[in-house]
Amino acid sequence: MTHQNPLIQTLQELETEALDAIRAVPDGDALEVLRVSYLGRKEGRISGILRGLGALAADERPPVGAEANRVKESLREALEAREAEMSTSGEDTGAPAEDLTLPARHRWSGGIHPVNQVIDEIWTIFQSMGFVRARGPEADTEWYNFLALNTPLDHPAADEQDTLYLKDSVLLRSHTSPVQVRTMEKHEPPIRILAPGMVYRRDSYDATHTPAFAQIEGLVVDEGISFVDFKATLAEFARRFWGPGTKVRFRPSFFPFTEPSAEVDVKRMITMKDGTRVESDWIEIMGAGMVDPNVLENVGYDAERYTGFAFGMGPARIALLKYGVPDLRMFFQNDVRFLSQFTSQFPSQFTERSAT
Ligand code: 2U9
Repeated sequence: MTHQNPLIQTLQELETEALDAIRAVPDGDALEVLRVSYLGRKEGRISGILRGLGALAADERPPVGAEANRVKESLREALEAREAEMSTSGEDTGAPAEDLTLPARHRWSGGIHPVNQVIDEIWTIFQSMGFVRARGPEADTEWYNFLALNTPLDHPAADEQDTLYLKDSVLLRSHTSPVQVRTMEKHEPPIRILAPGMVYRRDSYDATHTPAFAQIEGLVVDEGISFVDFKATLAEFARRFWGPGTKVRFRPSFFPFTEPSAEVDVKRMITMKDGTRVESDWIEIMGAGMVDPNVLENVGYDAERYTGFAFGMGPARIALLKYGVPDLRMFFQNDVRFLSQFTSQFPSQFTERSAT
């Protein structure tokens, strides 16, 4: 189509080009770029054409102005129609979501599992007393799990009734003690290590037993380590963990790898809601003892020169006592209504907590 006035023709070509571009535009941001490039007051292409109006004869100006207004209106309508089309078809218009009253999506926030919280707390206390962490394999041999620890294979603990054998003399460790044996083989005293890890036993799954559980064991070996070091270290741990008013007692016991052996009990001071302080019953928190000289000899240490003490505890059992949980299985069911009660950072939506 030709016109006597070249500006009118330019405007109409621009309109055709712009309508095609608007139809093809992919999203709201690109649509906005188009709007500015055609209709923008300063840089827009229609404004640019109208700037040439001054060069025309006075009687030629009104029809060009009128055509420019018509093209502007046509482009505005096309832009609006395209925007409406994008929002109904779900394409992004660059505009905010329409229903701002919709409830926000629930944000699940994680927390550290109560048993791991107890492991971290125990580790922090022993770390401050100079212990370092030791690791070892979960599948190990009869030598490291039993024989090196002065436990004969005809001992009830080594029986297939109690231990999960993988093949021949290879088994899933039934305690973390093999870690200490391996550490002693590699390093000369002084030894002051903490070995947290999973252990496995052929056991029932009920309120007080699980076939896989976390254990923390510790070992100290050096010249001159005495029964006083043993009692003082463990009593200090107990008071740091359970509170300064805690009473500690050592009850004689037996383990193949320690001599003498003891079970460690604590009696806690509990503050009631009305502020009165009462004593708990004695509760058993760990087994321990002076390392049997046979164990030291088995790793090549001179048992005349070195002595040591060792201890072992089950953090799930400790968590049970600490938080008053009635059944060990609750730690494994992963019910967020239970677990969220132990997330201090993010108060639970199920339980009311006081500010203290
Ligand atoms: C070496 C020497 C001695 C580790 C010890 C215990 C006593 C003990 C139990 C507590 C509850 C296991 O988790 S539990 O079922 N542990 O009673 N453990 S003395 O003695 C060692 C370890 C390594 C080289």
